[in-house]
Amino acid sequence: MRRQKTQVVIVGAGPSGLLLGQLLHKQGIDNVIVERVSAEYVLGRIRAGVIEQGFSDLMEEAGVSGRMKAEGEVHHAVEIATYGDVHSIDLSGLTGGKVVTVYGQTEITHDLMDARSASGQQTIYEAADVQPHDINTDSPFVTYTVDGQQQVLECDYIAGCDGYHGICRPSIPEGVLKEYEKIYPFGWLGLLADTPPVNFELIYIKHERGFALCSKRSETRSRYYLEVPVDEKVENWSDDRFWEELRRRLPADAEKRLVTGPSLEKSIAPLRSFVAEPMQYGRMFLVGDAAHIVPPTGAKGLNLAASDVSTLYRILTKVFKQGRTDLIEKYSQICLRRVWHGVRFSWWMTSMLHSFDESDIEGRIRSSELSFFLKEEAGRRVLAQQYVGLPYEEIE
Ligand code: FAS
Ligand code: PHB
Repeated sequence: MRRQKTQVVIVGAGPSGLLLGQLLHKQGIDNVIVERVSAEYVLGRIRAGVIEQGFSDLMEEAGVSGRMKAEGEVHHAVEIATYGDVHSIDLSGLTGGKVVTVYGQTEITHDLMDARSASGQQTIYEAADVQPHDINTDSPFVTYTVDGQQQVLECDYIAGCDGYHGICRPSIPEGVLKEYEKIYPFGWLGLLADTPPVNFELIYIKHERGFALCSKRSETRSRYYLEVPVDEKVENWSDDRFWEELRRRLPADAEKRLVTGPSLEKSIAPLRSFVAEPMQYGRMFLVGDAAHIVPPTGAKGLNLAASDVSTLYRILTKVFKQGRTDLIEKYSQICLRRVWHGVRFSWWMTSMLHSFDESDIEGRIRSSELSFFLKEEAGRRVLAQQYVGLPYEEIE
């Protein structure tokens, strides 16, 4: 059995783990990432596409923003269509100049993987049976198996960046965590295609047939989503069926511009809101999807992961460089203040734009609320502030 010592073990090589590893490395803090699957498998997941200003700034601080600046698309507005009426939300005008960047999570992961390879920091892919141990002691460690050989990674701290289905959250003893969850009665059927997008801005569409979203990865690669029943199967959706249904939900002008083509990827994601409190136990911290999940309607999942990473990186830097161990216990409360804002906004966008029963009083109240937020400047300002992302909390 091989034993190795590092300062921080990061479980998971998704965007949370890779970004944290890069930021810690730049501060001279040694870290090792253990990942369950291969790098190719991680890159094969098609997920987020909208990056908040805070995340872009963090990528710059990590020294990995070059390609995002060159290839990412800055957006000053976003559109919301309700039953054919299109409302443009002037993000920059309503937030004193803030913007979002359209740049796929796959590209972010690519950039972070390239930076990690260049840094020489160790990443162990296809690690089986990863397991944190002694997390509530001063000498935690992580075991894993590679090529049938068990290995031991001794460390000072463990960052659980292993997503909703990871091993770190379940490693916290019974009774410590309180979990909050809301399951939505529908999913998102996503399609990626090398076709020109129907619109420069993203369009979130409320339609009697169900929600739809027109997004993109570039001016030649489109990303679309359709609300489907929660038990829907992707095998039931040929490309033709997808395009025909999207065409029926698009506003008239966009429908005229729709260019269809063969799908590069098609998958269904279930929608849930989930938060585990606290986001830490002993010397282990939960980061990103390991601690919280939001429906993608607010484009917050990846962005909340980034603000968790920012908080943990800043705390650990002060701990290792200034001995500020008093900050350790503040991680969860700082993260959760911003996480719950993201959870609420994602729930609100999902509730406003997906097909719930519109015939009862709740349906009428929802329509009235959405109408206020789209037609009144005060409403649009609140929507814009949430969409571009609330400020990151300073670490004192
Ligand atoms: P991730 O889940 O990305 O990464 C966790 C990593 O840990 C994975 O590589 C996994 O293999 C690894 N891991 C798991 N268990 C392990 C173990 N036991 N040992 C070692 N490694 C382990 N967000 C948006 O903002 N917009 C979107 O449109 C959007 N769409 C999404 C669609 C889907 C289908 C999903 C699942 C999520 C989507 N999200 C979206 C949210 C998503 O982007 C996440 O917020 C983002 O991936 C979070 O990154 P991580 O916290 O790194 O978790
Ligand atoms: C995407 O491009 O994948 C995307 C964009 C905005 C969202 C969700 C997904 O709210």
